[in-house]
Amino acid sequence: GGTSLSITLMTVLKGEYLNKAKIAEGGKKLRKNWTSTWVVLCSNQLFFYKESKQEAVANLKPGGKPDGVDLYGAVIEWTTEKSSRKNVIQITTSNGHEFLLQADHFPTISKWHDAIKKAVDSLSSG
Ligand code: I3P
Repeated sequence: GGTSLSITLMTVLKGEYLNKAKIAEGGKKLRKNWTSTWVVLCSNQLFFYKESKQEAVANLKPGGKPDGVDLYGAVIEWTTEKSSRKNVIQITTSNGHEFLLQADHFPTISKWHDAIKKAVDSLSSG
């Protein structure tokens, strides 16, 4: 339908190292473990890579199917309650996974917040 067509036409938005902590899976709380992760926003999905930027880019080749977070129906919000760190955003997916993303440099995380929110909004508006 029209939704999948517009998703298909969206491109990779950006890739950058951010601090990430998964705090819940399927609604079940997890022990927080912050790691530095290469993050790529690609149409309706957010990809997290442990490896270097070069390997992450190589893994994006056509036909490759890296694991991604489905942003359809996700909620993205700033949070000051889920961490003692500054500049933290929370992403809650429709299947109950919760992630925190953080960067010490406010403009960096702000850019990601806005880009992810834009992707989520475009998915829900069809
Ligand atoms: C956690 C660790 C995290 C911290 C978290 C601690 O301890 O210090 O960095 O989150 O706080 O529980 P541990 O390594 O023993 O698991 P923030 O850095 O985001 O504050 P929390 O339990 O209040 O989430």
